Amino acid sequence: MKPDFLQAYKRMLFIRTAEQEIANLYLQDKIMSFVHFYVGQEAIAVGVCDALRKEDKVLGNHRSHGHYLAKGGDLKKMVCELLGKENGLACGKGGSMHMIDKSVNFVGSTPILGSVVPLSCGTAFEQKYRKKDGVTVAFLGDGAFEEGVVYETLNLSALFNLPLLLVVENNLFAVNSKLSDRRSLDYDSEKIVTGFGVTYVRADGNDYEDVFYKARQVVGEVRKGKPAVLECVAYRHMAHSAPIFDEGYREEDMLEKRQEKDPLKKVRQTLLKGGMSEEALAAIEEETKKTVLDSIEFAIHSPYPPKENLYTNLYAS
Ligand SMILES: Cc1ncc(C[n+]2csc(CCOP(=O)(O)OP(=O)(O)O)c2C)c(N)n1
Repeated sequence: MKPDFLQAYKRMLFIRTAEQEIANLYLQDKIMSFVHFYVGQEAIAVGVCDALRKEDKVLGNHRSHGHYLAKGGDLKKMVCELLGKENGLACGKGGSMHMIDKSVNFVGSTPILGSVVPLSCGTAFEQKYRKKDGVTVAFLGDGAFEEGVVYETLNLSALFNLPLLLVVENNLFAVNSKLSDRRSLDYDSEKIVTGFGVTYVRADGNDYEDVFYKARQVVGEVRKGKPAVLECVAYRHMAHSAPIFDEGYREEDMLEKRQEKDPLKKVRQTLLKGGMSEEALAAIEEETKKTVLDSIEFAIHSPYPPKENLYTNLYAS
């Protein structure tokens, strides 16, 4: 499996464009719930999901639009969910942070910080116990990685040789707390993870190629029952929640660094170097925007759930 930069660019661009248009919807007060944007971290979702198979299961968190779309999700259903529409991913009852789509093996996203970790442990356990094909991948942030349940899960996954990959998206902040306010100078994720007998690999989350190759390597190990953590360091370009550009708590150089390291720019450069023309890329960009806007229009004109649905799908059957 080799990286396909054109496909990767299309997928990353699709996520970026969708997020930007959803931000516009938010600014028009069309989305009444919390929304956490993934802009800047696209290389991680796409790099990891490109190393997966359809039967592999993915779980996400409060910032999971990119994970869902990278796993092959349907933007129409996703925007319907954000707008509380009946044909949304959770029938319009969950919103941005509660997406589920079994058709693409997106097991679900959950906003309680760290909760995705034990859930993914259970999914991986089920795959092993029932001798099913596939691995489980959970995406979590650097803040969630500090939750105690992560360490219980690392321990269990190593003990039971579970096909589990935790992808830690280290965007350097948990809301507005930077790493140095939360961790001692001697904090060492690699030592923590390997201390439990779990493989640890670090990737440049701004670089699709690096994420893809490292994900491919660890997923290969995970398929053999050797759990792993892939830590990808990247920048969150927008505010923690909703599209307010809150620079107050970030260092002066962060904005420049973010733009310089933009993961889309890098793949675009690779395509240009490989012989693609500016015109061909501009056509892809235009086409992508059209597809995204069509999905948003579809969602805007979709119906809200009828009152009778108020008490449906509240409990698992
Ligand atoms: C148990 C719990 N505590 C607090 C919150 C509020 N909260 C939502 S996101 C977040 C920070 C998450 O940081 P990180 O895991 O690094 O992910 P990022 O937002 O940077 O992607 C917090 C504290 C929560 N959702 N759940």
